[in-house]
Amino acid sequence: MKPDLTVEIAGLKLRNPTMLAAGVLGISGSLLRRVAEAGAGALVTKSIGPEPRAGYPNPTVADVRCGLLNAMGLPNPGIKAFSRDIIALKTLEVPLVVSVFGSNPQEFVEVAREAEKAGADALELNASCPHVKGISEICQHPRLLSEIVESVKSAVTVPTVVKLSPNVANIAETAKIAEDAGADAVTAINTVRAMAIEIETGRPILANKIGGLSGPAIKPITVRCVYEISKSVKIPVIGCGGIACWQDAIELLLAGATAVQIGTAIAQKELKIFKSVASGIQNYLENKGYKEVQEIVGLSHRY
Ligand code: RRO
Repeated sequence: MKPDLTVEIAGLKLRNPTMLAAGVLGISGSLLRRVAEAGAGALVTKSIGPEPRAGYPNPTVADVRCGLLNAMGLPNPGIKAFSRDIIALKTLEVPLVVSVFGSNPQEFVEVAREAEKAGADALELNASCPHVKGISEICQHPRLLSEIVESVKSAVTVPTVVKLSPNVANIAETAKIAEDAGADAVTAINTVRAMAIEIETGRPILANKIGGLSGPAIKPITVRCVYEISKSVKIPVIGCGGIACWQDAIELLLAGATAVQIGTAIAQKELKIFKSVASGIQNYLENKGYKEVQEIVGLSHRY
């Protein structure tokens, strides 16, 4: 019999450990449905706030060879309009995680409540967008992070995941703060603060100047963060950042992740990446004689 690919995160059952990362294709119901049909184990939406928001002017994305630099500026239709998409996705066979942001704890609660009411299976609190004022600082302020997580947890019953920033001195401490405040899981990591400059003119390439780096360049940072976090907390860790093939996914599982999110790699490898990562994980488990994914989660900690 083939090894079992299912994993469980805070009560959510995933048919395999791959998830769509926030911000990538998660802005409309029809795109999310296509990602589910392509084999993802769970879906995370674009971050949704209390009101519609246009985001930054272009250019918002730059290809920097080792990955992508983005500063979209949280463009989203607002929770009222997006609730219609959530309702339309109720028939999905995979868990739908709604990414939520607000400029203060009350706004996080407001959006979280609406998302739950519309049918979200879980929430992922965006406490880590690297360049939007009010969000980029949350992980640097333990009391604010605690207040956001505690307020949302007391307002909803669905599992609540906190997406962490790598742009802090000690991400394991930040994860512990989220856990102590009631988070059911953490996602590590959001993008890394970064910048690119056009050398003919000397002009910063992104309209916002500073952006967030994703893609292969940041995968070793993700591995280190997942490793450090999973040493310090008991809740599940979801690895995110630079995962582009099944070997990357295995590395994250060994570091301590229970599941992995895929984003930037979709641009190059398209939606077939979900099935290829899932089947690569299954073959690896089979070749090594394991029966299920959980057997390899955090295995590298024994060294
Ligand atoms: O919208 C964005 O510019 C953005 C967000 Br919300 C985020 O969490 N991470 C990122 O790299 N970009």
